[in-house]
Amino acid sequence: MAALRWDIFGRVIDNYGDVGVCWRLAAQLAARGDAVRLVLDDSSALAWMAPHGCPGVEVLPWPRPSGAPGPAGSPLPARLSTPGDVVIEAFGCDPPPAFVAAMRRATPPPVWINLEYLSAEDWVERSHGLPSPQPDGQTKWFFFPGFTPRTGGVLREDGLAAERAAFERTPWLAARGAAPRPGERVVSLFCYANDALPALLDDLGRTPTLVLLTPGPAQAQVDALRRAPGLRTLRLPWLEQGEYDRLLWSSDLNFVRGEDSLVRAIWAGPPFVWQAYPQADGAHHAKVEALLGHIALPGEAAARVRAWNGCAPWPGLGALSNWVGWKAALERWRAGLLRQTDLATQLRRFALSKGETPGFSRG
Ligand code: TRH
Repeated sequence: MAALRWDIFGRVIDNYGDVGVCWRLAAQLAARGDAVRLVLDDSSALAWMAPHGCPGVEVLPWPRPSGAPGPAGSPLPARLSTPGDVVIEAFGCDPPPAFVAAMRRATPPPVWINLEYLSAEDWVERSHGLPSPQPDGQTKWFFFPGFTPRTGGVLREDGLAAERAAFERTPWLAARGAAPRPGERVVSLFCYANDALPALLDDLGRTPTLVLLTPGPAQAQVDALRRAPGLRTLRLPWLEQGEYDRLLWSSDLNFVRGEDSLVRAIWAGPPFVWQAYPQADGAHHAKVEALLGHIALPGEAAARVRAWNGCAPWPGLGALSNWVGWKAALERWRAGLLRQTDLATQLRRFALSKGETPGFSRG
């Protein structure tokens, strides 16, 4: 297929998923030979997430201050005056008006795609791929990631399985000062503020466990809590995205949150507990149920996932130690997901099917 020129726009709402997903997508498109301009209103997290950059990906600052209104004709930096073949608006972030005007003037116009948040809910299938006609005559297309064949799929690098298979956890953990003691299980914890944390630590601490704490709420909360005698904790720095994957590969159980780390936990293999991005109206409960509906976890595991998301009280199940059925259910689900075409490939095909630009005619 032809090399395409992509412009990916992303704004940081909070946390790291916005940048994390945009970066991963940009890197995967570049790995397929495409050229990507990634325009971010706040790229500061890339300093730890992707400190070495990526060939084929150019990171540019958002042309106007985030949220500042501007007339459609306001000047664009020369670097962005000509749109590429495909414009990705990540999570409905509204590209700068001057850029949208440049898209309208371009002949033929670029394909404009709104890449939405990942959700396991049923309605995603109905919304994926729908057009959204714009007042200026352009068409914006909705592209929904998801876990079923009628969605846009999830991000997965071509060489991921091979890299994962060749990985050795013992030296990796030792090099980070995180080697478990004999008989200790390794648990990684990446979470939002969570009232269930004391109960979780109590259950984990009933058997020897080393909990590796990511920066932010995990560290802040655990620091303030009493630890069971069987529990050791270690504070990690922010890791590069690829290194964070290796943390997930190295652990016996992973706690992940939001969007991107969920996908990485799926590919990693060990059992995982997902914390949905909490919403004040409780809308995240439906997202948790939707995900559980895909996996068929044993009742005990599902009860912990619900409790971790505040959908139910923490179950008095005692030690968190029987992960066999949990792992098997995830393996079955993952096997099905591996047959699904990955998001970057689907996005490319989608763009090629909608495009009229010279770039597409090379496809
Ligand atoms: O940071 P998040 O909570 O991001 C969230 C979610 O995406 C949520 O859906 C969205 O609405 C909100 O942002 C605005 O969790 P997420 O999605 O897992 O993103 C974290 C990123 O950080 C991911 O790309 C993995 C990366 N990461 C590292 O690279 N190194 C690390 O050490 C850690 C802990 C994470």
